[in-house]
Amino acid sequence: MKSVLDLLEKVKGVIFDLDGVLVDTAVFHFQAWKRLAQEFDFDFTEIQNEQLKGVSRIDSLEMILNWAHVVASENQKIAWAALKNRWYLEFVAQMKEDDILPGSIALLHWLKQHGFLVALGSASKNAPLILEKTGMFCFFDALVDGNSVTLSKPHPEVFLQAAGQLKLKPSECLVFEDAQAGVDAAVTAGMKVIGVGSHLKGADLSVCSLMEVLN
Ligand code: B16
Ligand code: MG
Repeated sequence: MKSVLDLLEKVKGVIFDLDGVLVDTAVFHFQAWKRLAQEFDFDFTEIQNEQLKGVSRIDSLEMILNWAHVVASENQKIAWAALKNRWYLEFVAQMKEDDILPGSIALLHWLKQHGFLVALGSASKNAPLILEKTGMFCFFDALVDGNSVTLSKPHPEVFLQAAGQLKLKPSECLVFEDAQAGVDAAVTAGMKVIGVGSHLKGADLSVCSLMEVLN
């Protein structure tokens, strides 16, 4: 059976998604969205939160408003997205190295020691702050996040930009992703992809966590 190391042998660069791959911030997003949904009497569920993984902040809000059958002006949407982010950042402010998902640091060290280029490919506008707070910033040769992309996953823009910054062809990159939209984006970009956390359609391989990669 194909292993992660077999896939790594064929590439020069590795692109990591952030939320759900390197850190578990999904629970913070959930709590902040749930609090916002209460503003318009909507009971936002964990199952709905699953569908927001890898989806940009504003697209996530659109989906929640749709589920809640709420019609809002553009100004109201901007204000709600900012409010949700303020509450989300209260959780992020408490983050430290302990909040890194198991196996992340060992894998990042191993990749750098073995000469791989490493990039971030995340939908989050808060990615630089989270990398700083958790001490992971130093591992990255390139950073592409919600501040530089205009099209949400499953569009491949985020991963194509990351490959471009690393000066690699898409076929020379391997992506680690926890969301179906992200796996679809990597496949469309022409990259190899490893699904993290659950079995994702289209992934070359799936692992339960990054701990499995070097074991
Ligand atoms: P922010 P990823 C994504 O991160 C999250 O999975 C998604 O739930 C969130 O809405 C999105 O970032 C935007 O985050 O509000 O911080 O800009 O999985 O692409 O690393
Ligand atoms: Mg993710």
